[in-house]
Amino acid sequence: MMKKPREFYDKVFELLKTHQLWFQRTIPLVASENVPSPAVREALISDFGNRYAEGWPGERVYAGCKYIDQVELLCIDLTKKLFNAEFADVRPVSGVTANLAMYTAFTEPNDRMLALSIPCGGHISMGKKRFSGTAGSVHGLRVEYFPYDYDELNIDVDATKKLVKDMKGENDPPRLAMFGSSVFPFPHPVKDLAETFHDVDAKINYDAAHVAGLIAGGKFQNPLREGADSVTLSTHKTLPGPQHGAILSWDRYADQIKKGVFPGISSNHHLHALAGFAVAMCEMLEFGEKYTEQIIRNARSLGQALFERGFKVLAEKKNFTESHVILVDITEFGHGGELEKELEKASIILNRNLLPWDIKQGRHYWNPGGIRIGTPEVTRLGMGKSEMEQIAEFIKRIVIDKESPEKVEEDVQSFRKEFQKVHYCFENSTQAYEYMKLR
Ligand code: DSN
Repeated sequence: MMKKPREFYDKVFELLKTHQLWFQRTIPLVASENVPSPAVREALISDFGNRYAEGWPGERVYAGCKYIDQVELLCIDLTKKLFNAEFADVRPVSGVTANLAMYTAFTEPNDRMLALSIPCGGHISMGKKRFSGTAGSVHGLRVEYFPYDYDELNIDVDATKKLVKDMKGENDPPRLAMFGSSVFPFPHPVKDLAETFHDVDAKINYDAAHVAGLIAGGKFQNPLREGADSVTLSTHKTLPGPQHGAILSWDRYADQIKKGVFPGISSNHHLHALAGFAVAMCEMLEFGEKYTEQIIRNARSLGQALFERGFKVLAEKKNFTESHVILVDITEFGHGGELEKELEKASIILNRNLLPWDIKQGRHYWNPGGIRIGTPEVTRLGMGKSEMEQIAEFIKRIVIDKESPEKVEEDVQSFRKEFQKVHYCFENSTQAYEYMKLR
């Protein structure tokens, strides 16, 4: 029988609340997620979310923007300061649209672009048309892959130099080099390759979606200082803001980037998220250095603790990672897909991930050989080395010892009880996943 609107309405709120109660008990290890501070959440429910402000501050297409303009200008200044950038556009509503704006600003359809393949960490927004990737299918770019060094988990510099030389020999050099990835344990060789790309008149963009917080905290390479022409980012991974995007660059590219963003890829730009982003930038200026240092320490501690318990954590000889993320080959114990589900039953939330060589070995995205683990959110909840060891033990009990997830979940819940507040922010009287009822 058809339900009444009120029943659906109540159901939505019931599910929202149940989700938040569940997250209070989980161990959140998805490398691309984070939990914003109560201050950021306050900005998100403000009236800014109901307004339009197309265009640049001071040159809007709408009235009613006098306070919005001030917040946006503040956000631009804070972003430029944190990233040591000459120019910032804080309007893209996500990392994907930031990348798309840069395709518009720096390339023409049918140009060649170099990026990482998905198994090597490339993002769908950098993908080929035949895989429905944004670069190929939306902007018509011909995407070719960076050669990748499996041992180093990084772009192969010499092979890339040769590839670019060969492409130049074909009279078809790349027009854009897209650094950055969704599995980003080590800094990319921007400095080593900047001249190679600039010599063939290619632009360099660096997708910092995953590592933006680490860059802002001064703990990862700043690509603008290594030869990048632009940097795209999302604001909610290692950077603990709301879901949004941004572009950093140089004044000489400001006009083409601004047009690429509006009207290129956006109409309105989610002003509540923009305000939350500004708040998160203030938090990063005050607490970013300590926060990001701890994120990286935790990732290394977790890598070491898993390794000691019998897991094949990649890049062991390089101390597993220099960022927030580690990649684990779990093929000895099962497939990524099924293990992700088993872990979720114990309220350990992480994601399955392709290993660089998975496709060649006949594995695929639904059941890849790896799991990806990130530490931004558990760090934000105040966890450190000893908690990383406990988390590794929980994962071992599920993946290696094959203990029942229901049993492990009981221990996960009691472990989680004391980590309910957001750290590295000015005010945290509201709990991290507290459900806010306004009705
Ligand atoms: N690619 C997603 C991730 O890294 O999880 C986010 O866009």
